[in-house]
Amino acid sequence: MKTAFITGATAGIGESCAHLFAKNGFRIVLNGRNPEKLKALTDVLVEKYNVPIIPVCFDVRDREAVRTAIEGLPAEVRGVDVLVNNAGLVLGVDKEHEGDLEEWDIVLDTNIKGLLNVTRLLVPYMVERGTGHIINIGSIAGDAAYAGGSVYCASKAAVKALTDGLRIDLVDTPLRVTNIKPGLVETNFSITRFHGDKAAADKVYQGIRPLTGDDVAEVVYWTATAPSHIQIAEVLLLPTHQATAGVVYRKG
Ligand code: 8X3
Repeated sequence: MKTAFITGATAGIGESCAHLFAKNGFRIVLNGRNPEKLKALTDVLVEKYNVPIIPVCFDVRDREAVRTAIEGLPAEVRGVDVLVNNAGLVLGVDKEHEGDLEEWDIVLDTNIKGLLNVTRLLVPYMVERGTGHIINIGSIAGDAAYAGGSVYCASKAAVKALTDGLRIDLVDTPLRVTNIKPGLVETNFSITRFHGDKAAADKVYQGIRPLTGDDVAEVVYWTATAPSHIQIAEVLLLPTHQATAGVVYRKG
């Protein structure tokens, strides 16, 4: 049985990935920060797909918690087949010279150092086993900065560099490394960005049919299940009426 380790799996793209991989018979190492949400999703996945689900509750920013969780996995599970580094967020739409440094610490520590914590501590087991696929959830925001997104865009540019760097470092192994870069995806992403203001979040997706978490999960799964000689290095995934982060055609 194959294993997928998914971070930030209790909502949005991560949750969709958990459903899709479980539906296709993967055992899931399911990570989230909130124990209640993690338990609830674990129960749903076990009930729905009848596959083993291993919940691991930690914040990817907490390096020791990441280490304890990974070292606590059964040895046969630890060299996972697929790692989806999905945990990430954005807070605020402030200008770089005006925003909240504490919020930016959370964004940078989660999106960059959190991803690095999981990669650094888990990937050696994949290398040892001689198989595996690391899929990082980047963003179109990593391709170019946009207004109100300076720090988030920087974090996703870092995800691109970390993905490319890892692909270089693993070139002499059978492991594959992918960066999935979605554009507008309607999840709780914008609600978090606007600190719970649903009306402000809704405006982001007004007049356009955005992607869903399930749409992104389909692409993640496609890259993970491509024949083993094919490495899909990057996918830029946009709604039909989005051309760049800033060029969006909205009806009405
Ligand atoms: C999400 C895409 O354009 O809202 O990463 O930053 S965007």
